[in-house]
Amino acid sequence: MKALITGITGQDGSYLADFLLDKGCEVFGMVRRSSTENFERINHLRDRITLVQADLMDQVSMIKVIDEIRPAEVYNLAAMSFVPTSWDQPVLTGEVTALGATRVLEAIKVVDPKIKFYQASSSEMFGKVVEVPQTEKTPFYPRSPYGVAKVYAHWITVNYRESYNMFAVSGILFNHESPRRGLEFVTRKVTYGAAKIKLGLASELRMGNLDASRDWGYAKDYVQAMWLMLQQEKPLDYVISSERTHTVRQLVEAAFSCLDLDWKKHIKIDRRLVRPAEVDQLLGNSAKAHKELGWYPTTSFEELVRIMVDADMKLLKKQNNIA
Ligand code: NDP
Ligand code: GDR
Repeated sequence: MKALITGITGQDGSYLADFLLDKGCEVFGMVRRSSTENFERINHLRDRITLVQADLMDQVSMIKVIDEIRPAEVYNLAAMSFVPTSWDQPVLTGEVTALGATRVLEAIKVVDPKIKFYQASSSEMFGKVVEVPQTEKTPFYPRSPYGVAKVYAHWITVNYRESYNMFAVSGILFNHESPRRGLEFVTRKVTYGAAKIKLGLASELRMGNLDASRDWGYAKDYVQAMWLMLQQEKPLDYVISSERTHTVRQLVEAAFSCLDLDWKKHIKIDRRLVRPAEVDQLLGNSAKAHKELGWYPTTSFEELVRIMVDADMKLLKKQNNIA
C-alpha cells in the first residue's frame, strides 16, 4: 500500500511515517523546497521513505506528485500550524491551511477520486466553545485566522465527500505533543525551558496566558487514529482527544516539579505572548472514536510531561557537552 504524507517534516508527519512503515506501507513524503534541509524529525527513516517535492501553494505540483505516485491514501498534515503567526500572516494561513486542502482534494479528484484522503482538522475549530465537552456535533466558533482556515478545510473535505463521493475524512484532533513538538508550542517551550533552567543554561522562562486549558495527548497515540479512520468502511469524521483538560499553569507545575524546581521563581508573564483572542478551554469527547475505531490514548498527561522533560534534558546535555 502506497501512502503520501504532506507535512512529513513536521511532528505528526514523522510519527505517522514511523507508524505506516511498521504496517508495511510504502511511504512517500512531500517536502517543499528550502535553501537548507529541514529533515531532523525524519533523519532516522530517510533510507526507508521516498521524498518528493511539491508545495500546497502550487496546484500543478500537487497534481504531478499524486499522478506520479498514485498512492492509495493521502494524509494532508501540511499547514501553517502555529496559531500566533496566523494573526501576523492571515492571508498566507488561508492560502496554505485552508486552500491547500482544496488543492490536494482537487488533485485527487483529477488523478483518481478513489484515492482516500485524510484532513488534519483541529480542536481550534471549536474556539470559543459552545458546549463542554466537544464532540463531532459541536458547532464551530474559531478564534484565530488559523482556526478559521481549519474550518474551511474541514468543510471542503466534507463537501468533496458529498459532491464527488470521495473517501475524504477529517480527524478533529485535540492538542497532541511529544519530544518532536516544535519549540514554540507551549508544552515543548515549557519542558525545554525547564530543562535549560535545571542545567543552569537559563534562569527564567517568559510565558503568556497561564489560565488557558487544553486537552493534551501524545502524538504517537494520535497518528494511529488517522490511519484507523482510513481503514473504515464509511468515510466519517472523528474527535480524537484524551478527555482530560489541564491549565497551562498545571503544565508548568508538572514540568518544573519533574526537575525539583519551583516554577514560581522562574516564570515571568510577558503580555506580548497573550493572544488577541484566546481559546480558553478545550475538552474533547472521543466516545465515537472509542466505539467505532476502537481507539484509546495510552499515555497520561503526567507521563507525557515526563517523557518530554526527560528527552529535553538528554538533548540539552548532549548539545552542551554536559555529563
Ligand atoms: P508542524 O507545524 O510540526 O508541521 C507542519 C508541516 O507542514 C511541516 O512539515 C511543514 O513543512 C509543512 N508545510 C507548511 N507549509 C507548507 C506548504 N506550503 N507546502 C507544503 N508543506 C508545508 O505541525 P504538526 O505536525 O503538529 O501538525 C500536523 C497537522 O495537524 C497540521 O495541519 C496542524 O495544523 C494539524 N493539527 C495539529 C495538532 C497538534 O496538536 N499538533 C492538533 C490538531 C491539528 P516545513 O518543515 O517545510 O515547514
Ligand atoms: P494551540 O497550541 O494554540 O492550542 O495550537 P500552543 O501550544 O501554541 O498554545 C496552547 C495554549 O498555551 C497558551 N500559552 C502559550 N502558548 C505558546 N505557544 N507560548 C507561550 O508562551 C504561551 N503561554 C501561554 C496559549 O495562549 C494557548 O492557550 C496547537 C497547534 O498545534 C495547532 O496547530 C493545533 O491545531 C492545536 O494545537 C490543536
